[in-house]
Amino acid sequence: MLVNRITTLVSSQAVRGTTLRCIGARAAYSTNGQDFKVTDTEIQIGDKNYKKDAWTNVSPTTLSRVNRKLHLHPQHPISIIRQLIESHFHDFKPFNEFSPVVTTKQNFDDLLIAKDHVTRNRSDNYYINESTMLRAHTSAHQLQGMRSGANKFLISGDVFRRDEIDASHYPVFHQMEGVVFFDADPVKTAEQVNADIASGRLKEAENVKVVDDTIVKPENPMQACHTPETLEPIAAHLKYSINSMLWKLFADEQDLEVRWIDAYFPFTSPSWEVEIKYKGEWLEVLGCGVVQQELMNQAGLHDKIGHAFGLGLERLAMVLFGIPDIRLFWSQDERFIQQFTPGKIQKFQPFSKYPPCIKDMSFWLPTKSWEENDFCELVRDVAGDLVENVELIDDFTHPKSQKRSLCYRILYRSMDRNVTNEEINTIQDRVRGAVEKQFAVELR
Ligand code: FA5
Ligand code: MG
Repeated sequence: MLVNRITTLVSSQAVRGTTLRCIGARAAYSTNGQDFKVTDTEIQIGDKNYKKDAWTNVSPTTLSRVNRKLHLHPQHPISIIRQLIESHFHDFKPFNEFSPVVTTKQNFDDLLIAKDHVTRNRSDNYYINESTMLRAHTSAHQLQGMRSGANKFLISGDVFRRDEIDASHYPVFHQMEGVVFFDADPVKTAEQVNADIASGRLKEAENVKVVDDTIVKPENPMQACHTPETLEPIAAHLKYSINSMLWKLFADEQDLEVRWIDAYFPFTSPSWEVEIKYKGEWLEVLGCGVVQQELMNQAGLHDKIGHAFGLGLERLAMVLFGIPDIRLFWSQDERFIQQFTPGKIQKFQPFSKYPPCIKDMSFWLPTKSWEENDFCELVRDVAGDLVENVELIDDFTHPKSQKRSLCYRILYRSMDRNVTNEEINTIQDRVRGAVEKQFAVELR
């Protein structure tokens, strides 16, 4: 999470005016989300009430997606892939019902994420209030899992981030966390690891080529409390676990390229990410690493050593089912869901799209600073499921006045009908009004 977000922040500042950012919002899947109510002072989710405060930034659009539980709908590709992975890791205890409403302690502090770390920014997260949020990753439940008594477990669920949005990013997506720990005695760990590997779960598939030239080095270090003898078997188990899962999942795929790269997470060291080549580009599908001993100690597991991974289920499902756009997972169009059968991997057959309606809007900013995620969120709130893309097409600073002007292109499209220009004009007017009011911009 952290590495990506920092890169995103840096790159959007570095190339302002040339980056294309997209947002998309589509109707959710037909099961209803959990009931919620928003008043001036409180947010009610299910039977719980939360006091609003200066941190509150969760919108009704996002709340309406809480607990849709696509990962539990048997015919949905997210659920199909979850079950395939769970059956691969058959001796792991699955947790699928942890609430997505978590404390900031669970999401950040428990995972050793510093108080002032950028990953806590309001513009990246959905806060219910200062101490409560929609989880930004399933790692928020690592401690809970560790304290459950299971030494191998999986946690699946929906996670929420104010993120850039394009074909592979969406503000609500699904992750599966895996955690394993063994006795920290190197001989015993090696024995357990070898037994797991010998159990036959590891079957290399020739069609899936895995390149891993990562080595443990000062930039991605071993923890001071570990030794090469304790680290080696746990890292090997982690890599075997992930590779064997990929070999199994993608056994019928024609030639797939996979690579391991170094990464950074405050809660693991060393850390890695895995990418799959998809449509000619490297697509990041998971983050993982050796769990920080301090975290294991918090769970009372002083004499254990563990590894953890966080899989992006949409990303894996996109490759496995050939789904070209992450927004399709939320489609209510029967032509999407009817293509899938519980327990089966079937390639998605694209269906025709309705024509788009494109509108541009330009405005002068009151100051130089600008949070694009907040703008995208507002557009999504006003225009809802009709917005497919938001793209910054011009960023201009007047040479004399030094005033900054932005131009955004919004692409509207319905998944299930033709939209009229009049209808979209009305929506665009509402978007303009809301943007003017919320950000004090001067419309052009
Ligand atoms: C994390 O969320 C870490 N919690 C993963 C982890 C777990 C590391 C355990 C170490 C130990 P990251 O932000 O990279 O890491 O997200 C993990 C995966 O979620 C990504 O590799 C990607 O597959 C998926 N993902 C991230 N952001 C999005 C998004 N906006 N839309 C869809 N998938 C996403
Ligand atoms: Mg990442």
